[in-house]
Amino acid sequence: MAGNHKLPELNYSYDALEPFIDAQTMELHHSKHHQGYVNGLNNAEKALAAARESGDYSNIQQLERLVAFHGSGHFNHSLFWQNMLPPDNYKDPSGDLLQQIKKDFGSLDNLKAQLGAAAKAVEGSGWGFLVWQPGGEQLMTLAGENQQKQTQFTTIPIMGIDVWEHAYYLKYQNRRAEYVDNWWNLTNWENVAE
Ligand code: MN3
Repeated sequence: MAGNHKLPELNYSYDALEPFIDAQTMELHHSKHHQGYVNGLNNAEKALAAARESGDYSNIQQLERLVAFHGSGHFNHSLFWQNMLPPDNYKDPSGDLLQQIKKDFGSLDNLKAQLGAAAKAVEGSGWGFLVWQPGGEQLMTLAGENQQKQTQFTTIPIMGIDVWEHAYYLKYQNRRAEYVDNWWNLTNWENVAE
């Protein structure tokens, strides 16, 4: 049903990712920023339904833009929360995921170096993504801008590192690189493998 998306609950508390991501950042990021994307997506979907009803598509360009931005914002964050776990629970990847990482990047360190560099280099707001490319049966990295640009369609994001300033600025200020380097202490590789 259109306009019925909800903010997902986290599997951990707002302070669970300390000291790498602070509780205040997590609370604002989840309850305010992510909620904003959910609301934006719901509003845009309802407006599209109203446009269908009335047959008036004069605003379609703006509505499709809003669906792309807020929909990507909602689903990127839903993925991002699941991609992280409390640092005490961290485990290196293993099994099929590790084999695929070695095949496509040479090693886990190579993947972290490449994706970390991509995330640090995003101009302005965006994401570093690890994606599965079904067409080429391989893992690859993408540096997404905003929520929805610089993607390769039909690839499936399996991990995202949010590098919007709202994700790190309270604790790291301008030091995005330090935040990205620390993010690897929180990676939930089991979730990525799923
Ligand atoms: Mn964010």
